[in-house]
Amino acid sequence: MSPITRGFLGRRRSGPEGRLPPGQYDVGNGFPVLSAGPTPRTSPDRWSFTVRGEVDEALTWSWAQFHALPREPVTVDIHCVTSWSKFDTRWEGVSVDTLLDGVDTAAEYVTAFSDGGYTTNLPLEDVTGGQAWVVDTYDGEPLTPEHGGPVRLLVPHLYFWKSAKWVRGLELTAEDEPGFWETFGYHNHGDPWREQRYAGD
Ligand SMILES: Nc1nc2c(c(=O)[nH]1)N[C@H]1C(S)=C(S)[C@@H](COP(=O)(O)O)O[C@H]1N2
Ligand SMILES: [Mo]
Repeated sequence: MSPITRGFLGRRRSGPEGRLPPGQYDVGNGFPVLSAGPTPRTSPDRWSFTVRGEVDEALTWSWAQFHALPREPVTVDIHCVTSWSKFDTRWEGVSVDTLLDGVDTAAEYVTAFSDGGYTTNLPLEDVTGGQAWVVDTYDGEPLTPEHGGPVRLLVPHLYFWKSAKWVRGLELTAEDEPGFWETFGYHNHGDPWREQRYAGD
């Protein structure tokens, strides 16, 4: 291939300078839905959020209690392992730092668990320090069920399968316990900038 052709394709496929991880394309205004099973529908009166596992006492927030927590707007790029990326997605929710505030734990990992049985595992250091949120708003509207509403995890610096839809809590664990896709051959960590798509990448 001539350098001219390569340069043209490169320009055409890359998004804003430096924001597209290797092997990804900009999906533009689209927002694909990727769900491994049916969309669960949990009404607010039956919804709660729990932090459990390696903690002295589990913490649970009701719908009302969760919505009384300090909230933050978040604008981030997201990257799906099926190779679409989406720039400047706008969310609002509660920082995981807020949910873990005052929690004393020796755990080094968390497993996010969801209605419907989905799980995904993350090092605690990937969901703390302003890197992860539990969000209920997308683009100024309540998060739709297809995209994980009423509430999903948002961990934008990792491939989007780590952002568990319909999330109901975080289990703090001493040992790393592979979640749903991680058990099926996806990479355990999933850093898009290092192209950690599948086990062994
Ligand atoms: N509970 C649950 N969360 C999930 C999934 C799922 O199947 N179930 N799919 C994951 C995958 S592979 C991706 S790419 C994103 C897709 O989110 P979206 O449907 O809002 O685009 O959700 C992630 N979170
Ligand atoms: Mo995905």
